[in-house]
Amino acid sequence: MTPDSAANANVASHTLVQWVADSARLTQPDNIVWCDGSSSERERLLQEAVKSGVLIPLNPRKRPGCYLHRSNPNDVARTEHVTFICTPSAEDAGVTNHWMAPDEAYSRLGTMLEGSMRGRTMYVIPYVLGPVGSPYAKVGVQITDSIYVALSMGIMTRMGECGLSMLGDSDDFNRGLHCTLDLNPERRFICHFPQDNTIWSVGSGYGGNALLSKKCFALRIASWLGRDEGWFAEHMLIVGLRNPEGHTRYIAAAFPSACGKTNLAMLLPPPALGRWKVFTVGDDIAWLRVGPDGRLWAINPENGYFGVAPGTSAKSNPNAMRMLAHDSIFTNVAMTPDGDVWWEGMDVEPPPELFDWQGDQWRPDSAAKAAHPNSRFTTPIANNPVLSPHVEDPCGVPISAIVFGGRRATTAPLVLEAKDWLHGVFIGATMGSETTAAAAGRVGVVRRDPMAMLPFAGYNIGDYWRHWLAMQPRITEPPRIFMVNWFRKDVHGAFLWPGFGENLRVLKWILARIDGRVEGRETLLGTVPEPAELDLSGLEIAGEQLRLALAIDRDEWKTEMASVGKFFDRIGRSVPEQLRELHRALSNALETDRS
Ligand code: GTP
Ligand code: SPV
Ligand code: MN
Repeated sequence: MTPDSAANANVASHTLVQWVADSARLTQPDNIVWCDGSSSERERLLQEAVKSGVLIPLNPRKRPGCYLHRSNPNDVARTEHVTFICTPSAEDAGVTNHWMAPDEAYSRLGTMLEGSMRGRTMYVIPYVLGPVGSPYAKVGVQITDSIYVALSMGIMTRMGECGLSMLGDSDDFNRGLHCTLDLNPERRFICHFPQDNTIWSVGSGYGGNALLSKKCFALRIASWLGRDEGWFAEHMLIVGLRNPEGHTRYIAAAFPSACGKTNLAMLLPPPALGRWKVFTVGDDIAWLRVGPDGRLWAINPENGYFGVAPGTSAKSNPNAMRMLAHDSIFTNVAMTPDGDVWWEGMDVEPPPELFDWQGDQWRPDSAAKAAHPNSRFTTPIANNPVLSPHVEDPCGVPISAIVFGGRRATTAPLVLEAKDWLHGVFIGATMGSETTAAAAGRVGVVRRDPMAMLPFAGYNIGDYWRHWLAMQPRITEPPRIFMVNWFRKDVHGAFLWPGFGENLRVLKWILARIDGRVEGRETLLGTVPEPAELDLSGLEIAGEQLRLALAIDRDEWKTEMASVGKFFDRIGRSVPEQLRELHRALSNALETDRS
């Protein structure tokens, strides 16, 4: 089949046809399949994936429509050390990104791609990010030789005909070229060319490396587009909170990878707050625009969830467990002998025997984990029992608060409100978080992760902060900005705050602040709750434990500010002077204030 065959007679974009032809000439696949996104096509691809062993069907009585995928054991997480921003100048990428000259990247990866799809099928996947018909939606087309990636894209995006019809005869689409190669980590590269609206990814089949709609387009490339076009692409969940009076407000929250976005986006209120209702708009990425009313409005560019499995249980996230009951793909979880899934923290006893994530026999006394710590589920948003009825609204939902959060065993209090926009940007820009299994490398090391975008900003992070500051005058009704930390620990290493559904108590305080119904207590670093202002009904938590969760320790914060200073120095002259000044002022205040 050739790219101009009858199968794609309805492709009106000459540029798209040409790009697919060029990609096919380079990679030389045996077949080209243009995905139309139909359910019959999905059925056919699922059957093929099962036949070739890429997917293992799970027990249809226990998990109807569900499949297990076991990845290559060397390919289980994002690989930030081989992720490159290939802008014309290194300065555009900045020191927090790896940079490769565009010519060099095209040529090195081009060599690897030569003939790389021989004997394989090339899938051409047109997709829409954002509600179809939204003025804020964008079109991407991904080429891949992985049937697992093609099936996952069908869950994660609005895929197929809708992409082609939105594109029409335009040449305005993101070009994503993905090839599995031989999964040799030495030949693994994820390269972004924002100036060409292009991504080339080779040598990995893992989510963020290979589903190019997600981190590569919807964050790295989109953040670049957002700077040019005056909007934000952020690593944020979007959640709606309906109070007992029936009034719904929306919060967007940026937490780093594996730090609680999916969980917060679909939390189940604790019984004492049972008259509240929570709705998910998005769980990972938000595109934010300034509306005609001067507020920030958010859409979720995605159509599915690629979520962390371990720790997900009927207790911690019952809504997730419900949505995983059917039509989902599980990657690198353990399998029970009767064809169901299992992972650590599922809160059900492991059966006496399991197949671990690599397919080996596993017993409860085995030393290794049964599921990979970064094992994941891929499930359509339509499966979510608390999906917001506004998820398809073309202009999105209005945002009342932005929340920045990290995973910090120490230092960061449960919640704190910024004094104003500049201070909020500072809090986001300087937040720290412990590394997790979502990226290859050491786990549990605190690093600065500005706005949870350290691995996802598609350009110089100092310029990215400048964009946040430059947008302020246009946002005449700005959301209030907060910081949270669900992960502070006591001296024994136990979490001080119960987390999960109980986090609604903190969100309730945030809304009460916005309504002017609570005063809080002003500190040097922002406003924290008086313990009595938190709704603790039905929650057993010792006063001392809560005090520790809310505490601001001056010595810890002096250390924190010193670390922020080093971070700013490393980034260098692109750091906006306003952030430098605020850092100096806060550092001085911490040194001198005696309160
Ligand atoms: P990405 O998909 O990588 O962006 O992750 P995420 O930010 O969506 O994180 P997710 O909600 O999947 O949570 C990651 C891990 O943290 C899971 O193991 C959760 O069970 C755990 N977790 C989430 N929320 C909380 C919380 O409030 N408290 C505690 N202690 N753990 C939490
Ligand atoms: C993350 O790592 O932030 C994820 C998973 O959401 S991935 O899609 O791999 O980026
Ligand atoms: Mn994420």
